[in-house]
Amino acid sequence: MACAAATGLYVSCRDVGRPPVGPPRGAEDPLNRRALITGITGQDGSYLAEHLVAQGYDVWGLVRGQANPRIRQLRELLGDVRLIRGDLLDQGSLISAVERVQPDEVYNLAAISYVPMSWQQAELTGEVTGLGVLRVLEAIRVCSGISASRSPGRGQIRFYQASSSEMFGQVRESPQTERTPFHPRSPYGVGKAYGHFLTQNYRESYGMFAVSGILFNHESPRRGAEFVTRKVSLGVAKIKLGFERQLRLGNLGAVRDWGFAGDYVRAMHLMLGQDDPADYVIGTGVTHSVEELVDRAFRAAGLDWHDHVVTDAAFIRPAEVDRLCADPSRAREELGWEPKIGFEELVTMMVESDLKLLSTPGHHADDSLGPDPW
Ligand code: NDP
Ligand code: GDR
Repeated sequence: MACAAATGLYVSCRDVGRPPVGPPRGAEDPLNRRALITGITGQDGSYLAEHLVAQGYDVWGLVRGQANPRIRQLRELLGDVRLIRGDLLDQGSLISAVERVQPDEVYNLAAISYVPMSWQQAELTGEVTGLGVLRVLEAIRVCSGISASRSPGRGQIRFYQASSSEMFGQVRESPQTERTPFHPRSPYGVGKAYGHFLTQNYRESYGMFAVSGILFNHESPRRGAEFVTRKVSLGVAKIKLGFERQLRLGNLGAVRDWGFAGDYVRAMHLMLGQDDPADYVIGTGVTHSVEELVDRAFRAAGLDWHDHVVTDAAFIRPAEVDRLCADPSRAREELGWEPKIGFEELVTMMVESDLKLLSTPGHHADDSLGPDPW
């Protein structure tokens, strides 16, 4: 069953005309491919869009809300990207978006992605982070005319799902590979595991080119202020510039495998360029504790963290993921993917960026949302 024609509700980043609506362009047209990205206003969405535009893609982004305040920021950053309205909570809007854009590739990056919020709004997290994946896959299935098991219709839309190392949770082995069993520790991790298995299931049930990247923590100057790396780099900048004296944090003992977001979006694109669909672990294989992160960040600004950091029980989670470490061997061997930016360079980059940001005339240190206690 082909879906009904879309209503064409879209806004463009530049004053570009409506693109012609036609059948999906396939792999035979590699220089003129079209991608649809959900979650384009997020950290990864912006880096992925830049990467795909640089590769010659026609990039569309799904944005939600009637007056999403992040659209203006996105317009400044990504003039070449076209935007279409839709919401992972609304099946019809996703069908309309896929029908309208006629993408060759769909990257599903949208999610409630802040782990602590997933306890506060567990049902919403299940709806967006979990069931949202089902709705995107269904939109692709319906618009591709796939009506029965293993009968792909016209075109073949390739699908990328943003899976997460949070699915490993209380890890069964270290480092974690594509075969490590899941033991998620938050409603977020459970939602991601649902989306992961569903992506696998649509691949097996319908023969869809649907893959998951199991990405470990990746950061950048565009990271949301609620995540620990950005909370720390913003905190350091505020202290250095005299706006604040203290930084309140939770568990300093947690260990993560942190990489640079700009490196990780290259892996997403490489996964959809393979001959056969498969899931990949993406990480650096190098770990650091939150305390090491804090030490590095304060030193980058010539400060000693012991003078400023206070641990606060309000930021301790009901169930913690103590330690995550990737084994990215499969990605290295099959995708030829390697991270380019290491931990120290990443932390320094974020601190320097926030020092510059908060030194900009007219910028107020309080502009960023304060992170909620869990
Ligand atoms: P962000 O939190 O920065 O971005 C999340 C995006 O999801 C935003 O664009 C947001 O849009 C959008 N979104 C939220 N709810 C909806 C909805 N109902 N309908 C449509 N869009 C919605 O995440 P990141 O860029 O850091 O991560 C991208 C993806 O990768 C996420 O799925 C995340 O869970 C996953 N991931 C991230 C990792 C990381 O370390 N960054 C590691 C592993 C996985 P809006 O602006 O409207 O809020
Ligand atoms: P995470 O990232 O939960 O791993 O999820 P986050 O940066 O929020 O936490 C990392 C670790 O730092 C500890 N921590 C604190 N975290 C926050 N946010 N604030 C604090 O004050 C603080 N103090 C200590 C946490 O307890 C945790 O152990 C991120 C998200 O991007 C997910 O969407 C993604 O799937 C995973 O990474 C991989």
